[in-house]
Amino acid sequence: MKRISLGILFSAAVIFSSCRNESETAGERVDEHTNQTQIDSLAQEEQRQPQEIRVEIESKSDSDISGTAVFTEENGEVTMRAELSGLTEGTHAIHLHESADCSAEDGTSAGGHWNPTFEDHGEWGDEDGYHKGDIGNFDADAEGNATVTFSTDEWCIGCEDDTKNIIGTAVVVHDGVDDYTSQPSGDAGTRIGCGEVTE
Ligand SMILES: [Cu+2]
Ligand SMILES: [Zn+2]
Repeated sequence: MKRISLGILFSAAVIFSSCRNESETAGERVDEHTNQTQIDSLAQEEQRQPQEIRVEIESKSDSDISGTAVFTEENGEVTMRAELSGLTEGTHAIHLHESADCSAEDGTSAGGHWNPTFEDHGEWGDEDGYHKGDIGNFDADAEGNATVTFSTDEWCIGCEDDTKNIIGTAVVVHDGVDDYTSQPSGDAGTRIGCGEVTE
């Protein structure tokens, strides 16, 4: 009787310890996988830079505007260089809006200003807040041409940080001027150009 009990206990102990070993092994595999994933994402992070995307700006609201906006990322900073033509001479606003959708004839499909940090509209860098899409105003010359350059470390191209990743937004050019004050969009008027920022 006693011998049988010990035998059962021994078997139970063997079963228990073998289960335990299996789960430890499985646990190690998970850890190895996690480490490998971390290594892979670090490698991708390094490969990610420098990045460049080219955005075609199309005419909206029957404007004559055309052009491109090229975004490059290098050393943690994104630079936008937009070359535009077909504008009226003078000052115009340019922003990143929240949706890479320029399908509407008046550009309203691009939505409001890109504002992933839920701030008020304002001039870039204003201590009272500004949208991550608040690039600001630029001037077109007498021929209706303009080159706009803008650099910031508050954007990235395709990184994991949703408060920085510009992929999925749209470049919108306005007929009017951003007053940097009116909410929610600076009262910049008609949308005359739009380009989808996609990879
Ligand atoms: Cu805008
Ligand atoms: Zn804004």
